[in-house]
Amino acid sequence: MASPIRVLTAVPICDGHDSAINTINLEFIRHGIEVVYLGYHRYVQDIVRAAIQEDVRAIGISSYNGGHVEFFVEVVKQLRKRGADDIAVFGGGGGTITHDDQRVMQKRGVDKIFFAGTSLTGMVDWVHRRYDKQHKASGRNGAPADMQLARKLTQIEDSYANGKAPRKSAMKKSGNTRVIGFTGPGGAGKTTLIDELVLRLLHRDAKSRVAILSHDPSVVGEGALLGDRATMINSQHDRVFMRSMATRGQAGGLSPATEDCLLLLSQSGFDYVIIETVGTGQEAMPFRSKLVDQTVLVMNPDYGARLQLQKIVMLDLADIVVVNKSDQERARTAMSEIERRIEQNERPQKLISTVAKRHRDAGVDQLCDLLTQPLEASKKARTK
Ligand code: B12
Repeated sequence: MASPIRVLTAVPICDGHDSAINTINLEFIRHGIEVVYLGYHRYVQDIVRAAIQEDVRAIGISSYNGGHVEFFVEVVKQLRKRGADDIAVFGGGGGTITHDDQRVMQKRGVDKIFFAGTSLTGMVDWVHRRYDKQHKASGRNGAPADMQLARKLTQIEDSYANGKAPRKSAMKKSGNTRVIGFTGPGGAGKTTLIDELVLRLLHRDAKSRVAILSHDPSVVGEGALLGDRATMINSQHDRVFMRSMATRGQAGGLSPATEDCLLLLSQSGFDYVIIETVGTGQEAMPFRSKLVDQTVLVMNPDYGARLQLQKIVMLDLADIVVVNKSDQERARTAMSEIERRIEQNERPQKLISTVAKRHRDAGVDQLCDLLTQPLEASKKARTK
């Protein structure tokens, strides 16, 4: 079985016309397409960087507030400049894009504009026909490092999709890369927390490079909404490489290809590699391999009755437990209940409370300190 077609969708500026992109994303996903959704208010540079890193076949833009000729054409130009001219650009804007505009846009390299009245099925069929072909494995000669890495990641995902996965890689994890695993229930704020952490990692060391491997659920051969980029603001940065992965039928929060992709990233010169699982429940820790140096369980203060804590196996295994959204009323109770729960484990674990959506949150600073200390020092700090 081949991998699903991947496209990236985005809205340059959203003035309230958001229902079109939501409808189109949903229609694509329902028809077997993996949609990496970048969200609203995105610069050309952010769209192009994301498309290259995600190795999508095409970028779909929804634009309802003018400036579409310049915007779409600039995306095409920037793709060409970065050697990614095999990534196509298409989209629509209902009644705001005229046929004359479309002619100008197509002359300048835009693949296709859909007008008001086109059936959703017609658009989906067109995407399947038009973007069926895979990219050349390594991109153009002299392609930038981001693109070469992105295409290797696709090859790994493809090899798992068509049952020709290599034996678990002979490569070893690089000792210079810190690999951090984030897990926890959906809605706990993992993505926002990671984004704030990345901001601090980039500020603390002007040369550090970070990779993020982020997962969303999907069934084998079906589409998926890969939406974590839509929450990321600080991670849209040239020193950050982010890749969104669908779980493609695997239970437990990660994809069949995660481990190999992680190894490749750890061999690619990043100082930090952060993995985010899909929203998980009470099951055991998803990071079973020794590839992850530290694990962080992010919880919402509102987990229900105290008894629930006894069932969360990840509370036994995580190195750091974060109670995020701790501006909520129940946060103090949650902190004391979780503290008593993890005390029973008698191992170096640290409990931290954060409000990731707040800028300069002291809890996120504390988390960053723990994750950037040498591993032994971090272990000691967790014992205190
Ligand atoms: C619904 C709607 C609204 C809703 C939006 C609700 C929401 N949450 O999105 C509300 C009521 C909020 C609204 C407000 C306004 N609207 Co209005 N709105 C529309 C309307 C009727 C439909 C848009 C829509 O979402 N359709 C559903 C999508 C799926 O269909 P579609 O738009 O026809 O798009 C097709 C293709 O273009 C393609 N497509 C679209 N995007 C993408 C992306 C990708 C990746 C792909 C592949 C395809 C694709 O998919 C569709 C296939 O059939 C359009 C008319 C129109 N069709 O454009 C006017 C329209 C866009 N609005 C318009 C205006 C003027 C406004 C207001 C300024 C009105 C006012 N004076 O207050 C405000 C502006 C918003 C604000 N800042 O307050 C004008 C824009 C005129 C212009 N040339 O700029 C339009 C064209 C109506 C008109 N004929 O005058 N609007």
